[in-house]
Amino acid sequence: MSTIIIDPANLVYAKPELMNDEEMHYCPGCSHGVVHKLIAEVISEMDLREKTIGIAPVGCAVFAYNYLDIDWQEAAHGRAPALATAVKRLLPDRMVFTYQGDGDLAAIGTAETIHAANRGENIAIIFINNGIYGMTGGQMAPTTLPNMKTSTSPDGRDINENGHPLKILDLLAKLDGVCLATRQSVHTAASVKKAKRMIRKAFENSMENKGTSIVEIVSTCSSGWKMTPAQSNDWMVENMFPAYPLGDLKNI
Ligand SMILES: Cc1ncc(C[n+]2csc(CCOP(=O)(O)OP(=O)(O)O)c2C)c(N)n1
Repeated sequence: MSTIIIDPANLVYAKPELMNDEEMHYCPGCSHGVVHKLIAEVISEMDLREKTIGIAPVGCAVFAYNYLDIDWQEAAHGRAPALATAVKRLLPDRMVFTYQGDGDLAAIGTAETIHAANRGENIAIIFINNGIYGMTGGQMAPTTLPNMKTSTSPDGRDINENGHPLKILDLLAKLDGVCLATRQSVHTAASVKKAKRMIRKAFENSMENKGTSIVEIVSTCSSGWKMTPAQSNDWMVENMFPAYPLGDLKNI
């Protein structure tokens, strides 16, 4: 039998050293796993393993602490930016980031998010916007699109009754405490690379105490949206991107 020698230059994928062998619970096509990988890679590349404290949310990513071998704290639903505030103020030399879904960040945690950003807390916020409450069965979120069907809006979101999709990144970008507000995605190789660059920038900002950074990742939820992973990506491009355009809203 011949030995196969892999040239690192030709390596398409390598498991980040900070990701352990725990089997992930995410559904096929879910964006959470890809973003976890990017976070693990960036922390390694910045040599920040011993300096990082992640704040886990309530939502599908509640088990993020099971997959990435870094220090974590678990927050009550929506309270991650408040907990991150305390951690970063007590340990100002650490890189502190929250990882939150749209239900966590833009519904139950709206107040904590806005006030932490307005105070300019030196934290990074990774915001997974899949337009739905994934973990609890696909209920309508503030970010749900008009006419989008969810388990609590089976005829589609009625904007007269339920309001418009909440573009919380646009609100946050206007706050003086915010140094980075960027909207990215992870559905193509090119978008994954860009998202990774912005996660790195957010982590650098936390280390340099520049203020609050928010990296929104427009994401899919095949189970909640009742679509295949491939259909979800197409639906996201056609429907989510016009409502949540990708790019930097603020980067100073
Ligand atoms: C105080 C409180 N209220 C409600 C819940 C129920 N709950 C758990 S996860 C969740 C929604 C999470 O949705 P999101 O933040 O969008 O994350 P996703 O699951 O889509 O990744 C809700 C409402 C809870 N655990 N605690």
